[in-house]
Amino acid sequence: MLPFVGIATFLRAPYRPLSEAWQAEVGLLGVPFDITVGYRPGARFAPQAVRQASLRYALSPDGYYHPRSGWRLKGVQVVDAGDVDIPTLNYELAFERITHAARALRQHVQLPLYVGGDHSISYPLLLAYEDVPELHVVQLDAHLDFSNERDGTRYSNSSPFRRAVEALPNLKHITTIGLRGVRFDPEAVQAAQARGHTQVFREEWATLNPAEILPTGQRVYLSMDVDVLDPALLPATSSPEPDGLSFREAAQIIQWVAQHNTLVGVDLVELTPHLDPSGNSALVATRLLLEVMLSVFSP
Ligand SMILES: [Mn+2]
Repeated sequence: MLPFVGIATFLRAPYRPLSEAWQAEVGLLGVPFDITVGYRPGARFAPQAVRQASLRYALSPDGYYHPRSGWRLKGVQVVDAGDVDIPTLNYELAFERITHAARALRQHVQLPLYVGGDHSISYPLLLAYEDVPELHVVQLDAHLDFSNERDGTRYSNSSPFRRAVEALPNLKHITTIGLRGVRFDPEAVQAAQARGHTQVFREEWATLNPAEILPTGQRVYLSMDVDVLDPALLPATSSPEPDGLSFREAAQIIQWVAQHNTLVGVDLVELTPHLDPSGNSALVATRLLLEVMLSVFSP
């Protein structure tokens, strides 16, 4: 079926509500919550934009053929689990519903994919992983998102990982890759360093050995803020910073993390699709999700 025909679900996968009984390898959950952004809002539209863009990559039972690697994702069952029902303004109720939905999705699938939403949602999503021993987070992001508070709130998209480490004794380590810009919060940088977190600045990445930076043999939650990519490649994001990662660099990190660890969950956040009327940003973001799937389910 051509990409512009029919109903838009993620990769044309069947839609199954979380309240029903089903099992699959991959499940996508939309989290259209974006009221905490400090700059340009609109990530609430990302789940629908990713579904629309994903029609370009609709998955057949035979998967995808690549001349160098043969058939990939053959037989991988994907389900679109719809969106979390987000209440307007009430972030506490929104967070409760996000955590509840993430716990439910984990019961249905091996690999949950959460599409935000702004980055504040990583906190309620991580709360659904309180049972995972020795949880590691790999965060691809231009920004640290470890501020204690910003402009009087402790739950914005500047603070999800600070709140997460406070709430989750099992969250052992965070590796952040792609940091850059001019507006760092010194208290946040020091607090993350005091916990032993790994901070990789964009200009350092090319000279580093992934094996010495990234976790190995761990249960990893991968959080992908699309602003880690260069804004020339993906301009549709709330707070873009020049000199971001190339797509190949991001894909190589995803592949390395997935192939050396067990991915327990993946979020993709801060895609603000209407800031890129060409639709390319949503297409590139969708490709990041495909890179995750291809890395996890490679033969
Ligand atoms: Mn972020």
